[in-house]
This record gives sequence, C-alpha cells and structure tokens, in this order.
Amino acid sequence: MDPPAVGEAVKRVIVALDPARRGDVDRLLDMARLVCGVGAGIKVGLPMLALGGSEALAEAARLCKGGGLRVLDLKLADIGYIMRLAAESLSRGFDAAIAHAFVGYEGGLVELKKTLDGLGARLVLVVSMSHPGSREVLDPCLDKLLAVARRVEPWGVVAPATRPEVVARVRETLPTTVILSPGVGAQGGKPGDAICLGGADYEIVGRMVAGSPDPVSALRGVAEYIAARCPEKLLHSSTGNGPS
Ligand code: FNU
Repeated sequence: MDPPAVGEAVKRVIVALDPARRGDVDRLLDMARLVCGVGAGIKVGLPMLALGGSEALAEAARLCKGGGLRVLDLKLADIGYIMRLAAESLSRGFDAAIAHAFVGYEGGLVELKKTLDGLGARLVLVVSMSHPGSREVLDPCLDKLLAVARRVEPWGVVAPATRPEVVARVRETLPTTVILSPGVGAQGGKPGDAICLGGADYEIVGRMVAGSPDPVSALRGVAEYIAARCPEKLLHSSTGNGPS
C-alpha cells in the first residue's frame, strides 16, 4: 500500500503519450492502458494524430475509459467554426480538449466551448507555455490571456511547470480553475514544482515516464518525489480542485 500522500500524488500526474515514430504508436497505446489505471490519466496530441491517425486517438481514449482523464491536446487555435469541426471529428471519447486562449471569446472559444459541452468534454485553455519562447509573446500578455479565461470559464488552464511563479500567478487569478502543468522532467521542471510551489492540480509528464523502460515505476517515482515535497498540500488541497 502506498502512503496516502503518494496515493494522492499519483492521481495528480497525467502522462503525455507522444510517439516519435510510427513504430512507437502501438507501444504507447499499450502504455495508455497501463498508466491509466495508476495515474491521473493520459494526454495525446498531434504526434499521435500524425503517426497513428484519428483511429489511434480514438483507441487511446477507449483504452483509458474509466481509468482517468483523457485529454486531447491539439492546441486548437482557429476560428470557432473550424475548431468546432475539429472537435466534432476528433474529441469524441475524450474528457477534455486543449485550445489556445489567445484565440479570444467572440467567434472563437465561445463556439468551441459550446461544441465541447455538447460532446460531454471540457475545455482547457493555454495561458502560458513551458518552453523559453513563451516569454516572447505569451507571457507579456498573461493578464489578457487570463481575462479571456475568466470570460470563457473553461474547466482548466495550462500553465508551465518550468516556471512555477507563473503557475502561482495563474492560481491567484483563477482560484477555482483546474491548472494542468506540463514541462516536468525532459523540459527541466522538477516533479512537484507546479503542484507544491505553484498550486497546480495536475502535472503533465511525457518523456520522463513514457520514455522509461518501466513507465509504471517511473510514474510512481514521480509521485513519490512530489509526495515527499508537499504531503500536507496533497492531503489537504486548498483549492478543492483535485481529481474529480
Ligand atoms: P514532455 N505541452 C508542453 N508545454 O510541453 N501542452 C506546454 O506549454 C503545453 C503543452 C505538452 O516534455 C507537450 O505537447 F501547453 O515529454 C507534450 O505533450 O514531458 C507534453 O506537454 C510534455 O512532454
């Protein structure tokens, strides 16, 4: 039996499954089933769509059914009509879909949100990114992007585990919105930075887990590390946003 804080931490880690080549697709789909029973869920996106087709996306969602959050990360950024078409054809079976906040409300995100509502999926908006280039355009506009998020009222937002101070700002502005934080491991963020320092609800981990020969152990290792850093925070979530 895991200590309670580890059990809680593992349910805060979403595994990103991004194939680098066609031959990885089946291995990552098998992994979807494995990690879904253990962690918070999975995230798939353009690499899975490009190399495995829409069937692979649907299969990832199917394999994870009942086992956790299934997040579709196409980072949609288009007019509402096109985002609606993309969501209608690709987001079935997913619990949440990611779009860019910079698209704005009118004629854009309001339409996507309505579409996702109809499909039973939740909207997640990117308000800041984990790579250094996020400082060039996105981060100077953070207040505006947060204003869009306040207007759209998405279920969740993406904020970078690589810059927990940005996560903390997002948490301050959106106290009850779920925060998903990528950038842990391969991009330099330490497990727990986003949850323990920034107040995120979930950390998204890709290569550090999916690239391991034993992904379930790697996932548990990430959870143990997070749990050791802020057990109280995990056991007494102040936002009440934890996994539902
Ligand atoms: P890993 N991702 C990200 N940064 O890395 N959705 C963002 O700002 C963002 C994301 C995704 O580096 C990225 O697409 F908005 O191997 C990838 O699937 O841990 C995952 O998070 C990070 O993968």
